[in-house]
Amino acid sequence: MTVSIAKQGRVAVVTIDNPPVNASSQAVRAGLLQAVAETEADPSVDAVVLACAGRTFVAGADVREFDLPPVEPHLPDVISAIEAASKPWVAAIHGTALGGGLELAMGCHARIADATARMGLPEVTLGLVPGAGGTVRLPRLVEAELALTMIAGGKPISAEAALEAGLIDAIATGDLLEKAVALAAKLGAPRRTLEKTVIGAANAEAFAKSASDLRRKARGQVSIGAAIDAVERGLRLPADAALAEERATFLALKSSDQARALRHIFFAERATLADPRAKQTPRPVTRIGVIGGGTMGAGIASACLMRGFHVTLIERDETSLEAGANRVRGTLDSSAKRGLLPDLDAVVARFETATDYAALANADLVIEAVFEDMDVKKQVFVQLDAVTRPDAILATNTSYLDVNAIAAVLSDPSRAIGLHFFSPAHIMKLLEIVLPDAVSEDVIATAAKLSKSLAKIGVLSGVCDGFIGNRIMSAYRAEADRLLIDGATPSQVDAAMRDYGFPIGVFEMQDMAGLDIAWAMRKRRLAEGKITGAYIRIADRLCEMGRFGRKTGAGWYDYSDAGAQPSKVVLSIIAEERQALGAAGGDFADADVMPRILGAMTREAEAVLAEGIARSADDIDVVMVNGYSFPRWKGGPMFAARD
Ligand code: T1G
Repeated sequence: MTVSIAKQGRVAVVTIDNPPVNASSQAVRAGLLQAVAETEADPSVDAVVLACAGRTFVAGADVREFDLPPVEPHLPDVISAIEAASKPWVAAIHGTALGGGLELAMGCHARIADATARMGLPEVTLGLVPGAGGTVRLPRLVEAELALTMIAGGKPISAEAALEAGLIDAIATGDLLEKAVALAAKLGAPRRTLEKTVIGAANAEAFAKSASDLRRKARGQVSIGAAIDAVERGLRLPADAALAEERATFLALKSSDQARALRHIFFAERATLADPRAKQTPRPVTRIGVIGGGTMGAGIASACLMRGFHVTLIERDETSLEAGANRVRGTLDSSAKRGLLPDLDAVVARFETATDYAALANADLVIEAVFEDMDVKKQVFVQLDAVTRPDAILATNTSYLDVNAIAAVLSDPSRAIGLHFFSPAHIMKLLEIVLPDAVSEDVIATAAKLSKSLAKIGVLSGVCDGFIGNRIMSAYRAEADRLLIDGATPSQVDAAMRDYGFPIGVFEMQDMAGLDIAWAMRKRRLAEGKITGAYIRIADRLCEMGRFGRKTGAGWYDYSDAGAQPSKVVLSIIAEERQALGAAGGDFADADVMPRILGAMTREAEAVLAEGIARSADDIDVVMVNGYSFPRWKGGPMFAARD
């Protein structure tokens, strides 16, 4: 039964059971409305507890229904029926009460939660605003500042923070249901949230600042501004008027392009490992070795330590080892300071360092993150082949190089795989899982499980130069160079990309990452004869001048205390290269920039798909959104090209 009723004394326990996350589907809504009618009519019932079976309280409306015609009863009506009930309802919250789930709980007359529960209104992340009273009931339970950050920021809060803020009435010690029944039995007359007065802002100035910061950071995502407006209405208007406006906004946004794009990405991210190879029985992994303590190696080691693994960091000498270990400790310390690592000592206790590969004799998995050079990486793998257990998995973090060639140095290449992390590795969600020809399926399954254990989004990729993401990025970066030859300027291209929704443009991004990395890769590809067609030397000439970007104070832009400035030097080099290539140059229209950039992206993406490097267009969208800042509310290049 999706919704069932049981009795504990004179308390009815209404239980929702709709796996996997008890989404408030049509069946759940109809079942709840029925439960209100039955408990209201039952003289042996004095109060009701609303609980959920399985791993979580209601995690929101059923997002899969949003592309279907709406079916009654609608959630606001169900919540109003519960709120209007003559007998008190207590929500018993475990797991995550999100969106419509928290709105349901706020329609109840009291809320009790498990200590590990989390609560939030993440509708903005789906291009929406709460549509069942969240923007009207929340400001009647908590201060306006918190209501604003929860609704316009979309981030859930802990049970402890919810209790402190007044969102819930108690945290259950021991059995949640037992405590909820006890609370319901003594609750007395229902206290209706909508009848409460708005709490308002403790500091109006802080509220206004928070609202303007959120609007500024929204860039092009419409739902964030709409959420701020809805909260302000919830604070200002009478409840009924605010509810009506909220619902109208929700329905308008639900069928918007941005909301459809955000739904697409939501489900695409959850389908990247829906591959039979990733479903095999994984090998057990508790002990991980990391070779190289540079930015990537230290980030990978930190990510693994923060998720419960035992990590041994290897470097070629004591000095580099100390530097690498300090990077790791620095990352752990700052995460602990931000409250992200309650058990810092336990984490540090799982961290070891060595210069001798023999320290990896008992590792389950080793991730190599040394300098991006084929010979150096092959040497590392030869050493690992000699010291590790035959069942240990050997992974390379290369971001471009041929993983088949690296695997080939092993006596058993089937245990090699590519794990391409993104910087900073302890923060970035994306993990490209690169599959060499000989890799065994349980190694793929182990990598898939690792990506989940690290709370990353693992995407399977075949082997080619740059895999999915870097290959597509190389293509639109090359197109950006062609735009310069055709008359555009770096700041013009970057401005168009920012207007489209990217946080920064392709030239600003290169200056941030450093131009020398791509320069080394271009030189390698030129030597391998992999670069065809007219070769544009602008970036090479900048590198030959030592203009490697922010880190050298100059790259595509000049950097000073005043920030990034367009560079006359760069513009003159561009003019010279135009002449060298016989290009006319001349004015380039702003509106012509993005069609060229997106065109290059989708053309390369189509090739990546046709070659079977990526399993699906959806996977490509997930890579570009999570690894290359493609605006999430556009859904990714393939989804955007669909429209
Ligand atoms: N609707 C439909 N399916 C959902 C779903 C939802 N709301 N949430 C999760 N799933 C599916 C998901 O696709 C996956 O399916 C499985 O559940 C496990 O999810 C009126 C309008 C709850 C924190 O935004 O954040 O309410 O792949 O892999 O990592 O105002 O899912 O197994 O087939 O993510 O443990 C607001 C969205 C909706 C929450 C669990 N709610 N969900 O994370 O598992 S809008 C949300 C999540 C709304 C009202 C409005 C997470 C999770 P499959 P998972 P997880």
